[in-house]
Amino acid sequence: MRVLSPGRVNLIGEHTDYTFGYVMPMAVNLYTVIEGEKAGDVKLYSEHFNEEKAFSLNELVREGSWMDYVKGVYWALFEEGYKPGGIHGRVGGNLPLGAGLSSSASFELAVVAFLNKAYNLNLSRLEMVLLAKKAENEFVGVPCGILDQFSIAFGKKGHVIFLDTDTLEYEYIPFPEDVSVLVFYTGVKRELASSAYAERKEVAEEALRLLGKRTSKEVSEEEVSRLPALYARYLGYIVRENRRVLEVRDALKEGDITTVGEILTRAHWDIAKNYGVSSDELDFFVRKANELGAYGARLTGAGFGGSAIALVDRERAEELGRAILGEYQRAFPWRAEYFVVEPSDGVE
Ligand code: GAF
Repeated sequence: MRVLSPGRVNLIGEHTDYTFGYVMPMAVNLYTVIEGEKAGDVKLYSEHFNEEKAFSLNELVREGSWMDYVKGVYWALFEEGYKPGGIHGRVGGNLPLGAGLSSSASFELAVVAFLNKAYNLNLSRLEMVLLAKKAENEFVGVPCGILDQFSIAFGKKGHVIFLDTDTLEYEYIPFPEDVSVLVFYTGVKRELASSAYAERKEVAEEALRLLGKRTSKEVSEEEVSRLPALYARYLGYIVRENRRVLEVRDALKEGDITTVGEILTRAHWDIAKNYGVSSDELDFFVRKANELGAYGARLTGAGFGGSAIALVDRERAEELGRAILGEYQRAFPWRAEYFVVEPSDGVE
């Protein structure tokens, strides 16, 4: 049995999910692959780490390794009353780890989808999303929102997903066929700054509490201006970002990729200046991509390193990727990489 679980790129709507705002991601054609069969316990070989690890199902103890993603999914399933058996197999694929393309959520969704198939658990896509998120939040211990898991489960070839993370209502919007998404991994692993993510989340949640609101969708700029400085700065960014997601949705529906690109670049400089999650490396990419004729560019995912994206004409994507990579490697010592990706189907 084989499961293919994509990575994700967020087109726009960054750091909006934990205040129940709007996001617009896509699943992309870089994958985590699990191949294996049913067994009494779990034994997996990781191609990335070149090692085999095992555990028995009555011993779900965190160990600080890649296996925690597998254990976390079992833990979440058991908590919810499911009783899957084990797996023997291997995990690999071409999705880079720690690059800000959601390799951890992709791995968790791969595990839950594998168990769903192997043990006929009858889980819906949304149930798989919520189980993978529970594993990440409560077992692995990362306080993320729903963006990554949702994109990976609900991706659709040729489309972006417009998602209201409050109601979980979503809509697929066609992505232009002649435009490519150039993903640029800065070579700076993004886990390094998980405490900065938690800090942003706490401040944003507290800002909402101070205003007595449940979701950032309901907050006006006037209300933001009454908050103490840091709260106003963070929540103000989120409120503008929610609006930009709606603007990008409208522009995409009209096929106006020039406007989409402009909004993306504007979003980048706003998050860099007011949310403080960009870096010199990400800013360098955004500047270069725009100089070389991209429609627009921005960091994608949590920031603090990781990856950025640019929207580019399909026939120029490779050329731009190579050119930017060359200049980047003269400016920074980290080993960067680029990928030309397209919106793809969710975990299967
Ligand atoms: C990370 C988190 F996992 C997401 O939930 C989201 O908050 C994102 O950062 C920022 O938009 O990928």
